Amino acid sequence: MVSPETSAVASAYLDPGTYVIECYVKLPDGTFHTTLGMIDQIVVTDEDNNQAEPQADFEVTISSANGITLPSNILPGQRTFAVHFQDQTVHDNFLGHDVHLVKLEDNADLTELDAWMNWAAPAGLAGHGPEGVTFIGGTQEAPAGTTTYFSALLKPGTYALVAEVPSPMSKGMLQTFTVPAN
Ligand SMILES: [Cu+2]
Repeated sequence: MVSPETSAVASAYLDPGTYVIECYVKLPDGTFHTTLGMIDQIVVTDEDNNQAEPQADFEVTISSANGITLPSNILPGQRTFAVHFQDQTVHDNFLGHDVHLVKLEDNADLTELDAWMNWAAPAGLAGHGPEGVTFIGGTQEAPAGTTTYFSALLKPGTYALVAEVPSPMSKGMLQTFTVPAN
């Protein structure tokens, strides 16, 4: 997920096949973006694209048992995160866990963020997200045992990694961290 006027880069290995790409954020009135055309089909061929696996600066893991774990020293700059999916499951919102990166301003309320991450709640995933929270990258859910990557420009400040599941805080899937000046 990316906030307005923000762009993001994520990488995943796709086996040849047919995929659906979709956005399931909602308008403030509850209308799913998919009904506005944010859904399309992608066909992945078996032709080699000669892309190397990304080199990660930081290793993140996510699992049902331990939530999101991340290194203690995340430094500023243009950085790539590897996300290792130790397991995968279906949460109460019918989705698996994923990892999103958010920048937190002083007025960010983690309780609001915690509630917003559940699309199944009427106000969940509706609008632009809580005040003071900017979504700047991340990766959608992936199968157990796989790794995906995302990159973001980290400036000094406060951030969180958060999964799009009901009550991520209670599952260890809302982890804040501080990026120092250098
Ligand atoms: Cu959308």
